[in-house]
Amino acid sequence: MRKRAFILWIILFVSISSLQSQSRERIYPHSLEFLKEHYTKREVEIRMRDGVRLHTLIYEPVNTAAKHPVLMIRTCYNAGPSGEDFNGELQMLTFAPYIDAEYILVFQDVRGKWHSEGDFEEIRPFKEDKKLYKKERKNVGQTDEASDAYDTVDWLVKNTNNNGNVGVMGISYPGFFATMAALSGHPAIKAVSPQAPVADWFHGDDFHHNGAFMQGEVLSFLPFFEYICDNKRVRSNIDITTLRFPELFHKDLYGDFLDIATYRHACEAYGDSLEYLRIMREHPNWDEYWISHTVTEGHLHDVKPAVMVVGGLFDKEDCYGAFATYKGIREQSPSTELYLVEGPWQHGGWSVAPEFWNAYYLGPEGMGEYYMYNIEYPFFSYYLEGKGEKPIPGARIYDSGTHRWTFYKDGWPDWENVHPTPFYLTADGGITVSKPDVKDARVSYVSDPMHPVPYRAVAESNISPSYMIDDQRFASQRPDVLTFKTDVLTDTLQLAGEVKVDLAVDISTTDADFVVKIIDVYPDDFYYQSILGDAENLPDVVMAGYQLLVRGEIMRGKYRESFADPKPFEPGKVTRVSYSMPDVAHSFLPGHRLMIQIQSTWFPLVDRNPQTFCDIYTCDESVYQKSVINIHCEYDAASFVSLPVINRE
Ligand code: PG9
Repeated sequence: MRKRAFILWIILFVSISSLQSQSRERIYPHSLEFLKEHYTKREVEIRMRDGVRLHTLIYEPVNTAAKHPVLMIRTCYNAGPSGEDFNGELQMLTFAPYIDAEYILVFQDVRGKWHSEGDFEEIRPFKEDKKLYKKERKNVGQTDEASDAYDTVDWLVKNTNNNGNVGVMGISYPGFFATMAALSGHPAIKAVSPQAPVADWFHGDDFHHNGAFMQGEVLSFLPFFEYICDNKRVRSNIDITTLRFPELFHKDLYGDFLDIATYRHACEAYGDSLEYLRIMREHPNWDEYWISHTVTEGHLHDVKPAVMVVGGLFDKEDCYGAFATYKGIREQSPSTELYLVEGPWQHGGWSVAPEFWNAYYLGPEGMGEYYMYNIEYPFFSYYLEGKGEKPIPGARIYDSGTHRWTFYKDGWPDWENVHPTPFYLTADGGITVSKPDVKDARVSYVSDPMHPVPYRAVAESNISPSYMIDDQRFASQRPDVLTFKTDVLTDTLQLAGEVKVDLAVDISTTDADFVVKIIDVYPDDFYYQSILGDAENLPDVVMAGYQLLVRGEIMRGKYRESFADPKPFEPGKVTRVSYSMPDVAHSFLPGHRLMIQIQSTWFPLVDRNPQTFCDIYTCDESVYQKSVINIHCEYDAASFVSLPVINRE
């Protein structure tokens, strides 16, 4: 039963998880009756240049007197229902402005998924061979997601009642397909919005963060992703709701993954039915496979359409990908009209974002309506309808501490005003901006992979998006978590940009992971009424002393010198471990404190490091061992976090 619930959860999770405590009318402004009165639906199999046909649903306004813009989403998660049924998401706030403006809306199963023909390849590599784009040389060379987008748009422009302007958008994996559409070179594509786009599954998106395997998400999701979405199974009419996943999950995720124990055991349990488990086992380090399957590795050049990258500051899946895609285009395609939007959102949650997410306050400027009608729709309406003022290229970034937007006209990060500032850790649990002038000072903990630090304080059956904003007091109390904090701040500490960790460590074994968390400690007397008055629907939570996770990130220690060439630690030898975390935009207000936590397990979000230098993808549990971790806080071996401080005087 759990498996069936799990599948439904995955397929419907955005609408269900975002609907909690929100009125239905707010989230579903258009009724199905309205849609069917104003739109017709077509199902077509569009032939690509190599003959493969892609299943495409086309929703067109009944008003044929005008020519309409096209907005397309290419997806691996099902283009939508066959027959007369309409996509349920068309009723949502997510599409409301486009329905009201009579856009042609197109949803397509990508190659190899659901009802499209062909074979699927994960993050199909972009082929630089320009022969792909010379239509007169049909069936030349191979195809990729860019050429499939080109061929689809070419057909749409010739076979729908359009105004010649096509937009493409997508969230998460569809965000990657949107990025590929931006590289297609088709002249009708005028505006593209990759949202939480997958960019790099080894350094920061979905599967790995800094080389550490994000098992909780992947081992739960991959069976659905490979089994359910695959066209061979779907086209053979397998009843996807009865598809059985191996009986790996019986308890809460923490207990289940302790039982699964190792990657090797997971592979044995899943068998070789999951291709990507084999791929990760065969490519444990950063190699040619990952390079060729990473969007930002040199392909983001000559981007002709306007691009608006959208990301969530609290996105548990592709927070990295949004920043990386934006920075890659900014660097590799400087002439592109490029926009970045980063808001206080979970993965893909922006268009329906509520006023409060658990204890976290987004406020009116963080909500779905604000985003849709002040940010996303104005972008597409300018480029596809020629309506409104031209948006100003740059970065519109929400500060998750002040709950207000800031516009960076020169892009992100705002190098003119950002000052990377080291915040040093002191052995007495403090944080200072001056290097500790002491010798032989360190703080220690014992990291035990048999009793790993939980990533949340609750028992649950899926990796929750809420861990990104959870109260960290549960971790502060553990002996295997180090906690450092500033005095109560008297001035605002505004951070906006890249965070870099630089630790001096020595460990008693030959490998270990390092998790660093940046935390905003609320005042002991904080309560929402103090800033919001008696607003309606205040969350019934105690925010006093709340330790809000602003950013957390892991580094697999053996990659400290090179992701391609892992190195063991020499037990007892002071070693530097430096790495980047996804960018932040957060002001620590007066009365708050900055807190930094360090630990070596983050379970079951991340797989456990055996803490012995080995191939984690093939080892067995006998090699797991405790490790004594020393974090040095002395003049000659200082540990610090470089924070992007904005000085605006
Ligand atoms: N980026 C998400 C994901 C893809 C593949 C595996 C796990 C997560 C997503 O597209 O939802």
